[in-house]
Amino acid sequence: MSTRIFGSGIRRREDPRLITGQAKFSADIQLPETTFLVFVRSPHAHARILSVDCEAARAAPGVIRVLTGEDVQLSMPCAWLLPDSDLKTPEHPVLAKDRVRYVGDAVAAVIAETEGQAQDAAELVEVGYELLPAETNPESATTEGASELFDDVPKNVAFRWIAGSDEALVEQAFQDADVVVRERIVQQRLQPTAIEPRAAIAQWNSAAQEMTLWCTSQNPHIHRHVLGLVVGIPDHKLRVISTDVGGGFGSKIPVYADEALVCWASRELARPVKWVETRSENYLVTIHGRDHVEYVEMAATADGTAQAIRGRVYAAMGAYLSTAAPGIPTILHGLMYGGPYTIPLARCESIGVFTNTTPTDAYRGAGRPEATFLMERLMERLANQLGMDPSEIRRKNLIPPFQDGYSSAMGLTYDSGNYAENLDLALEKAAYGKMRASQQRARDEGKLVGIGVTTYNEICGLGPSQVAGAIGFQGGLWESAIVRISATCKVQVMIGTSPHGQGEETTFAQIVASEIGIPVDDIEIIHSDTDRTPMGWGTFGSRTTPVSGAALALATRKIKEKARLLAAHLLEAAADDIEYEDGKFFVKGAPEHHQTIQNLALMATLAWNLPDGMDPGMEASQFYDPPNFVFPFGTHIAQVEVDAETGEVTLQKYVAVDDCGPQINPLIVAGQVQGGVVQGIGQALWEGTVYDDSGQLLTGTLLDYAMPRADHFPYLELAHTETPSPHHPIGVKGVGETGTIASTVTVYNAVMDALRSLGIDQLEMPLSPARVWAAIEEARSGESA
Ligand code: MCN
Repeated sequence: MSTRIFGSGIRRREDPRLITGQAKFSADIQLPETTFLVFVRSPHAHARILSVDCEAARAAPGVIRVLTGEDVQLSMPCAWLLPDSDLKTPEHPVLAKDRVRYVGDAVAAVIAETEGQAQDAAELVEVGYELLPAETNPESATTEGASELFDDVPKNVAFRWIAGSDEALVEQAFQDADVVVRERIVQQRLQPTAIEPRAAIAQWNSAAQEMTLWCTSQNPHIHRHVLGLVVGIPDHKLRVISTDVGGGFGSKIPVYADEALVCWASRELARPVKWVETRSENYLVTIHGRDHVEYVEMAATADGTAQAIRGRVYAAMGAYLSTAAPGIPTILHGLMYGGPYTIPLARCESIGVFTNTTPTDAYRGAGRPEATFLMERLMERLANQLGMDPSEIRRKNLIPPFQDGYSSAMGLTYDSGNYAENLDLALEKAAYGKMRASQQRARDEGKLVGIGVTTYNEICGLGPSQVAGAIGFQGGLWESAIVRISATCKVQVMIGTSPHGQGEETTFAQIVASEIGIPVDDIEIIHSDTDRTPMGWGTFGSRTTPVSGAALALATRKIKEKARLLAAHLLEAAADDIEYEDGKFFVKGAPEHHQTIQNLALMATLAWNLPDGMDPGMEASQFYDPPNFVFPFGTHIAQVEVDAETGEVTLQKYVAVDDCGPQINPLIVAGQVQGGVVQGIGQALWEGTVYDDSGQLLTGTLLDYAMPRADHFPYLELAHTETPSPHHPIGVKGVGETGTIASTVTVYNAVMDALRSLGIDQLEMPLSPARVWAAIEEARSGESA
């Protein structure tokens, strides 16, 4: 059993409650005496607040309190204080005081006996505004004459971060290059669309001076830490619980102003206060992702060997710095310049820019999809310019296999990789030669068929805490796990991470089961409650399995060692003579003399007959701070056909071959890759936030924001290679974001391949039918002119 359960595609144990309506989400929490909070939000992207008249609202039925920026003097911190970047951290008040800076900025909050009463009263709050010009584009917001969001942030520049090789050396490489390819890339803004909008419900216990907050968090311990500081509640008096969370995709990492206000108001009123986001509110105020304008270029020799890459990124921060925002277009983006290729020189300049838009932060992939996108665009251009096959240009530049460390030009040490083997498998799975031949036949028939090939690697499993400190992250990045086994050998596992759709209630039980032979059904994984679980930093950056999973494996091994010593004692054998298999500890060569883990758990708990010096009980705790990040990788191949008459792109084939080390549960890994691929293709083909010039969000509902749908996709063909991480106790790397990182550019390049014969080699995303059709029309009119 122990060997089989690791790597077995058992079904997710969390699903029955999720798909039968038995899950409990934050909005489901019902407490006696609850009050309801509704925000009055700015309808303008940039304006001075002249007056806030709350009289009518205060007099409305059921209203308990109306709060403005004058009443609540709280502000939200940014938790990624990027060093050496001249980072500006202007105040982010929980309720705007003198100015609003994006549509949705909260100006007042109404608390009433019912949600309906709070909504009605919120409409009675009269706010006087003096409109100011709005900036929505991160590049133009830095130009002379742009409207400035903060008096002390000239030209809206929040930070300027530069990393990588020496500037002069990079410049020289460009001077010496046979070929230089370049592109201006717009990484359009995206709206994370978790199926469950956010919610917060706070309950203050005045007798105990304690607060309980139920909220939709990917990292309740970070919420406790930050909200405790913001609202002024000691850590040990604040309990944060994230019951079931209906997806996050990064958007439930940040600690939001609304959550702080709900806590503050509950203490103020000494009653529970509840706020539940609507979908429209979610699109306005829950963080957005991406939003870069990038200028990137690559220098190469005539035979296609890349020599240097450099880029300048204008990254929108939105109106305020969200919790982790400065780290996304810098550490998680710039440090991946070079990707899986042996490029000796790389340099990134990233400029964070305030704009009159919703704050941005981590959205699935967070910085790495953008890095892979630009690497693969430049590789594609190089291949086209030199007349090489896209797969060959990549093969030529891939880092040769390495088992224990490769130093990248950006200063990272990739843990392990076998990129060429992975590329070969993907080409084989896709029958690449046949694909190209049938593409040629289709083209001969006048069809616009294109193929995209991406090789990528990425940084996840964040990460060593020492590095966190060095890069300005205001927290640690270690994890801890407690494994507690009862007298009847039932296991409670407490972890500090907070899965919200990824399936660790299943895979983490598989880790324990495979280490110590206890059936999965006897193991419960407890998470997302700061009073029941040990401190941890949370689920993001595909770190739950690489970091928290490592803590768990090591905690289980501690128990196994104790069980072995106890078995030796009970069997009257030397500890060195005890062997283990499938939940049984036995004397070498005499398997009939054994103790089961079940009996050992009982004997440890009873403590009637323990070896000298052994503590009673079967419980272990383990802290784990990883020595390095992990670096998964893979190859994705897509084939598309573009309908020249409608501009519609049809995805005909998609092959993803990823390597996340040994897979604990291939079914769950496949689900993660499929979800990620679909999400990434959403960016390539359909999704994109649209603001008008005055900063109004035009994609504020699910009717306007085009999400991918199941019938857009062919069967996704998945395969994998397996290159263990040398520093992880069970060798695993993360997989939660790989699909998103690779798929956007794979499909984008396929569409460009289809359109190349028309002279089209670049379009902004999303590659919507209207945009593609217009480009084809323009190209054709140019041809006929
Ligand atoms: N796994 C495995 N074998 C491996 C690696 C992972 O079986 N070698 C399993 C894990 O044990 C886990 C799953 O795959 O069940 C994903 O694990 P991991 O890569 O550790 O990623 P995290 O759990 O840390 O998830 C975070 C990642 C991120 S950053 C985003 S964003 C994201 C994602 O996961 N958001 C998601 N996947 C999501 N899936 C759902 N359903 N909902 C989200 O909000």
